Amino acid sequence: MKKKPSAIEKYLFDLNGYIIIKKAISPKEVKDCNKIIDDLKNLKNGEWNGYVHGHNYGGKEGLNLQQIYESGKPFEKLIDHPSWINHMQEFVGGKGTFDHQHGPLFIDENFANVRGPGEAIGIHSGNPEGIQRNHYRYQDGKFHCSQVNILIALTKIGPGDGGTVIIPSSHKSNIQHPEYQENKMKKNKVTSAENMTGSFEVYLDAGDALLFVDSLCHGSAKRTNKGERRIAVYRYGPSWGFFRHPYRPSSELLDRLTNFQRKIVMPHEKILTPSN
Ligand SMILES: O=C(O)CCC(=O)C(=O)O
Ligand SMILES: [Fe+2]
Repeated sequence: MKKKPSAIEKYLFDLNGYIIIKKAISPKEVKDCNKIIDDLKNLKNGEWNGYVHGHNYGGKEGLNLQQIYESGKPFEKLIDHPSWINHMQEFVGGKGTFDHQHGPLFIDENFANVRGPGEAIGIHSGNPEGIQRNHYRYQDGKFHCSQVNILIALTKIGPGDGGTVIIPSSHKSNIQHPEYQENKMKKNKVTSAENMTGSFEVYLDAGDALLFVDSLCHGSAKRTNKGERRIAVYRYGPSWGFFRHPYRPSSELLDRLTNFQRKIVMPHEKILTPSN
């Protein structure tokens, strides 16, 4: 059954810019996702496996498996997973408005990430950047967020594992964090979001998820433990959004999906041209 965001979750999301959903996916779902990653994790930057693309920003952020929703049912299910799909509809908002014209939501990026020792992603985002993608607004009892992420832990993430680091409430901050510039993501430089004043490193069990508005200032701690950290990230926005990267869902995927899922992955069912 689809979970509904509770009153306390809405309060905390507004207050802090994030909530943690414990046991968002089951141990079986975690296992099934990991089995797929086992087969894909040797992809090199720029290589394809089916419709999944190996990708890296050029630094030490680890491997992104872009378009992971193409890899089979376990990741396909995450498109409208009952543990968070209603949260996304509530927090992206726009029901009954132009924002819903083409569908309930739109996923502009989806990927799994595998990160090993010494790897991290530098601090980024935050309200002071002022960009539309990171818009956060609550008005007349409704949320209107341009981008809300679900970040699902596929391995346990504790101290030394390279947990996601957030600056709570920074989606409302008016002042750039004074340590932001020096810690900001730079090519080939592993930064230390975890050392920033006021930061909070999120520890999760495998299957837990961090739901956060992308305007929250965030990054990750550097992994110091052996082994690897695995997560999946699906980003949701309004139906008129567009793909972050030049990937498009395959026709095979679109054929497999339910109508509801298809609208979230590709809001325009039919492309209008003079010939049709
Ligand atoms: O790796 C993480 O913990 C955060 C990932 C992230 O923020 C991103 O890929 O934009
Ligand atoms: Fe991010």
